[in-house]
Amino acid sequence: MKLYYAPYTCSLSPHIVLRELGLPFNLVKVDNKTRRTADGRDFLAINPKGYVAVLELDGGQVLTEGPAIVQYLADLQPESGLAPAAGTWERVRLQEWLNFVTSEIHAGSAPLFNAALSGEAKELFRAKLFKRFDFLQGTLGRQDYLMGADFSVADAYLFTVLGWCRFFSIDLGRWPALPEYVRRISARPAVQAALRAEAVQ
Ligand SMILES: N[C@@H](CCC(=O)N[C@@H](CS)C(=O)NCC(=O)O)C(=O)O
Repeated sequence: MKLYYAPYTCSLSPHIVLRELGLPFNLVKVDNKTRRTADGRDFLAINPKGYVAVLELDGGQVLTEGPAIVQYLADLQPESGLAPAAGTWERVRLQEWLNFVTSEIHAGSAPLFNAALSGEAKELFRAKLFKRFDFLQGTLGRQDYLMGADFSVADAYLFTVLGWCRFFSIDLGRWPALPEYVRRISARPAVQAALRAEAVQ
């Protein structure tokens, strides 16, 4: 398998999951500005949507959209417990979290990267994001992970997007459960390995 990624973007989430599962894979770095891969290919020919993450299977099939990719990976090794079995109530709960992270936190924070937006507009996006953090504080104030006691693919994703707060000067200490959660997940060997690999590639 190949994971097309750009350092510290949302592709870190499937990258963490690949390492948590111990699956063999190659990383292919993508330059999101030039839309070229590090090995000189046109990234738009691989994903016409023009963004990471992309998982390419050994048979050549290409899968995009982070929440779909991490579920596909977790299902390759159901015994890992990174996703409950498909068709169960718990799996729907996981999908509820993945959807919350993708639409409310990931998409909700993306405008803060946009240099063309005014400070005033960004304030509106920040205020909405902070409401979502209030909600997360409630959940993560009473349990270690989104699904309860155990780490799941939804945590790999939330950890990834919470990491962007440092680029927006958002102090997560305002929601005390969140820095604790980030620390807990950063201590995982697979997370450390993914961060190291993205820093050196
Ligand atoms: N809906 C996609 C969004 C992916 C996405 O936003 N990727 C960003 C990095 S976090 C990207 O590659 N952006 C480059 C661009 O849009 O030009 C997903 O959830 O996987």
